[in-house]
Amino acid sequence: MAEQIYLTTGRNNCGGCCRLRVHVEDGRVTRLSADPDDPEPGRKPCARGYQYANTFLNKDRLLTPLKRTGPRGSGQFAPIGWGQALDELAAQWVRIRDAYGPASRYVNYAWGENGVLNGTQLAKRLLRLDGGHLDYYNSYSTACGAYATPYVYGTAQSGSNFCTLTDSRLILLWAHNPAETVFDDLMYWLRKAKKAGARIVVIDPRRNATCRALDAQWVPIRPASDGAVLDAMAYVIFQKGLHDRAFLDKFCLGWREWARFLHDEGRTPAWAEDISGVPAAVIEELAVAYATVKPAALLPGYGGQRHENGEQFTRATCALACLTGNVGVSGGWAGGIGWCETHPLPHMPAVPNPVKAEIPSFLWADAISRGPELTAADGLTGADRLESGVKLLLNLAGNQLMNQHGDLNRTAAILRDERLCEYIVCSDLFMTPSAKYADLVLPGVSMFEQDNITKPWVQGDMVGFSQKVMEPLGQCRFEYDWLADLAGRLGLGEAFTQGRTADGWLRAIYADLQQKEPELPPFDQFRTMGTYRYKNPIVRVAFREQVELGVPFPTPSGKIELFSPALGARNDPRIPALPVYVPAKEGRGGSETYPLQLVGWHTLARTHSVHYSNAAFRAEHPQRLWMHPADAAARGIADGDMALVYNGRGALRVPVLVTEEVAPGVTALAQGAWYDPDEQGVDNGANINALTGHEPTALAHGNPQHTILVQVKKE
Ligand SMILES: Nc1nc2c(c(=O)[nH]1)N[C@H]1C(S)=C(S)[C@@H](COP(=O)(O)OP(=O)(O)OC[C@H]3O[C@@H](n4cnc5c(=O)[nH]c(N)nc54)[C@H](O)[C@@H]3O)O[C@H]1N2
Ligand SMILES: Nc1nc2c(c(=O)[nH]1)N[C@H]1C(S)=C(S)[C@@H](COP(=O)(O)OP(=O)(O)OC[C@H]3O[C@@H](n4cnc5c(=O)[nH]c(N)nc54)[C@H](O)[C@@H]3O)O[C@H]1N2
Ligand SMILES: [Mo]
Repeated sequence: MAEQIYLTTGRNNCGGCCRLRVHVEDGRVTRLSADPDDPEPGRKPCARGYQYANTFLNKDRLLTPLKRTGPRGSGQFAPIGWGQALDELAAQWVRIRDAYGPASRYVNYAWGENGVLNGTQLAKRLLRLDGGHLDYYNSYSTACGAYATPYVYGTAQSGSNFCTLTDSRLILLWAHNPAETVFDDLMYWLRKAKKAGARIVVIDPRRNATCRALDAQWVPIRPASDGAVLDAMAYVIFQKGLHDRAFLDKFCLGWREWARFLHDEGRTPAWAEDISGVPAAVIEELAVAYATVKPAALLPGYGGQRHENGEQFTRATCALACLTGNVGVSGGWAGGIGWCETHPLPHMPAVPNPVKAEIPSFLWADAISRGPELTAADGLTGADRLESGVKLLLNLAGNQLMNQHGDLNRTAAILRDERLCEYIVCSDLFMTPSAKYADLVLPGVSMFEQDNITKPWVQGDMVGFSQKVMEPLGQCRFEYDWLADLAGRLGLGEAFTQGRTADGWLRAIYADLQQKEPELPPFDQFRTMGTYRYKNPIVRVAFREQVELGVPFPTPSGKIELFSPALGARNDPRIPALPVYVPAKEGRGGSETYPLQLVGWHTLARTHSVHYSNAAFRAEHPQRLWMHPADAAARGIADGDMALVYNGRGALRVPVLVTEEVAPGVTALAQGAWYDPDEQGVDNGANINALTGHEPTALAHGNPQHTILVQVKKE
């Protein structure tokens, strides 16, 4: 049979949504290629994109439902049919609902399927039709940033479109690495900005791939110490009278208190050098440049806020932008989390949840182990107490259970206790470390076996489609289809499906989007286009209306709250009223036993844990611990040596890359490798979450998974 070529987009959670051509012969995918007529120059597939077929259609795919036969976590399973699987799931679902109440049921944060139809949202829909479920707020991505930004601006929509960066003359990429993490088409615009003459500086503990790709200046910094450098930059700017006095007077609450604090506390470059390792002269030069080269964008990634003091980092990035009058200006950047809504995004209509209780997404394991003890102090909202811990846990297209969550050894102990969570269901393509902890494993379908509507990650003038090009492998099923069967067993079939198949829902969701965006082509045409780019791009500059037209900021005071009365009233030294540096407990110097900082990052080689199962690709991008030559020499470690990395929570084994591209005293390890502990509990997979903690941050109750201390020794 002749080759057929389909256009499609990826639908993992990498921020790419890349446009790919799928070559199919005899119903089999033979290869993937880039589209020569790509209307999305900023969304070309990266190395991961080209691996989708090798990864998702490989021999390790789960092909039948599996039922646990050994102790939980043992990895012992037996295949069962779908009928039996769904009968058992329905029986557990009803039993747990009736014994412990609807709020004992939880669907975990999981983003393996970043399309409008995904197991997580669909399972919540069914639970809500059946009395509800405990829900979560916040994310593992942006917990501190998204929670703290509104304390400053009244909204998390503090981002401008990336195309505005071509107006910038100076760009400080702060804990940002889009050459690996994508962030829609950000690299495309950074390259243009560079060409247009912008100076680009990368502030990161590692000389990251973006720094290399843009041939930018690297400022090595110790993890979780950014606030100190930002304080000192503000100190210098005030000291030299370079602050935008008119902007501060007109728009900002509490700037004088901030200036006074920095002065009285002596937050000088020398003080910050001691904490961060960034030389005072470098801080001073950066401060002067940022205050005088206009417009300038201090662009934070999410890496700086996935820390114990991530809320303060977030607030400081906003404060510096205000100090220099870079807010509301094209080519400036307001800081904070930087969300930027333009075109409406397609979505499945939501069903209200009869259960009002919500936990921070990072606290699901605690909701299992000590649910009824959780209070508002833990971030529980919508209820004073939970009547029960989580007893039914659904983890669909995610690897959160035993790979992406903090402190995996503790998490394993919680999950192994079958009296705590009584029934765990995973749907995945592979027997992941998480699936091993399920009672029922259901085989899902990949992006090649199911249609879905996809969308930009943070921003974009496009909507995409992930096209079915082949029949599902084995007995694999899309979550919608088995949830519809389950709904039938619960007497909720009609309510759940409203008479629609998955295809019917895609058409309905698209029709709804067409109401808002009449230029969209008919569905059947759109389905084959891979991506549709809107004809008239919307260019948004955050807070332009506030700055140019005097529209009040959506804060309690109507001003930008550099000083936050609401935070002041909490009286918590970890999250004071001013946006200033607060040391992390597990920051540098926090322990004599574990003197090295360890920072994670999101590697080009994976989307979280996705692609780890692709052995050939993994061999091209081996997992390595980055270590500075001075730290390696002090431990007798040479490049390529196997090392044991450990702290009080766990240990892992990984070869060392000795490199000057990481700050002294800091080690770095890409997150997302598959957890693979040996008999002694030492992780041979080198998953950083064998070492991370489970204690949430002060305000957002978020995941501080980049703040870790360790010791390293040669194996
Ligand atoms: N230490 C540390 N931990 C972290 C982070 C960190 O920076 N450091 N980052 C955090 C962040 S930002 C996030 S968003 C989370 C991510 O947490 P998750 O979303 O749980 O992580 P993924 O590895 O993307 O999990 C996706 C899973 O879905 C499966 N999958 C892929 N496609 C399909 C499909 O089509 N159908 C089905 N059924 N399954 C599919 C994959 O095999 C994989 O197991 O991790 C967090 N964890
Ligand atoms: N290839 C790939 N791309 C992805 C993902 C993926 O798994 N793989 N995941 C996607 C998802 S869900 C998310 S949420 C985003 C995550 O996006 P980010 O959170 O921005 O990504 P990270 O790699 O965690 O951090 C970005 C950079 O910050 C640095 N960094 C870490 N701590 C500090 C610090 O204390 N100070 C400073 N100055 N720098 C620091 C890291 O070394 C890294 O180079 O990426 C998305 N894109
Ligand atoms: Mo994320």
